[in-house]
Order: sequence, then structure tokens, then C-alpha cells
Amino acid sequence: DVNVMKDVTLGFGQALDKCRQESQLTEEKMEEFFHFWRDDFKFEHRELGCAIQCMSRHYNQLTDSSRMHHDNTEQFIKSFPNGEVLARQMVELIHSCEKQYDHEDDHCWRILHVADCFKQGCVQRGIAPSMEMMMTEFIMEAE
Ligand code: M21
Repeated sequence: DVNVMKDVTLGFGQALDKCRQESQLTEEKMEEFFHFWRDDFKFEHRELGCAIQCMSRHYNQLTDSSRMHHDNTEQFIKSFPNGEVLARQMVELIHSCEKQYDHEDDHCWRILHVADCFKQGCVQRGIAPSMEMMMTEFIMEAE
């Protein structure tokens, strides 16, 4: 459900600061990771794909060919409260997105397209958290 997705996003987003330098993702291009869920968010900067690659690697979610490591990703999602309700669905959705963009050789661009596809799939399935929800939780965590 949307609450699980909110927690997973905030957890995953913890790695953004570590990955800013190596990905060149400036704050101007993405201030905080949860902006991912904004209705008007544009998946246009290759640097975001590089940052997601770095963040995924940080949590051991990538294989040597920079594809999703299914078991590790499932475990990561399950490490959040009620994560088990979404883990399989998320892994399957990301994998189906990966298959659509497998021809893209540039890892950063491919991962950016996969992330966009993943978000659209979440919106369609009704498991995308609202921006209001993301902001409220983000502010609460910062206090
Ligand atoms: C659940 C919160 C945020 C997740 C955002 C990124 C999801 C994008 C998945 C890309 C995984 C990389 C796969 C590489 O082929």
C-alpha cells in the first residue's frame, strides 16, 4: 500500500547525499528524493539515473551488469513495516520495466527510464504515495 511505498522511498532516499558527488546530481536538479512522486516530476536528467544506480548499489540491490538483484531488493523492501505486502509486486514491476529498456546500453539512462516506468506503474496500481504524505513524513523525521 501507499504507506509502505512512502517508507521504502524515505529509506532508499537516505542514500541520496552519499551519491550526490559521484552522480553530479545537484540540488537544483533534485532537492530531495521524495520529489520523485510529484505529479509534475520530469525524468530528464541523466544524473538522476546515475544517482539511483549509486543508491541501489549502496543497498546491494544491483548485479554486476547493473540490473536489479531480485533477492536483495525483495529483502530490502521487506525490512520496512508491512514490506512483505509489496515486495514481490515491486520486484516484478521493476523487472518488467527493465525488460522494456534492456536495449539501452548506458546504465544511467536505462535506470532513469526504468525509474520513470516504475513510477507510472505504481500510479496505475494505486500504490504511489501522495506528495502531501511524503512531505509530512519527511518534515516529521527531520524534527
Ligand atoms: C521505492 C522508492 C523509490 C524507488 C525509486 C527508484 C526505483 C527505480 C528502480 C530502478 C532500479 C534499477 C534497475 C536497474 O535496471
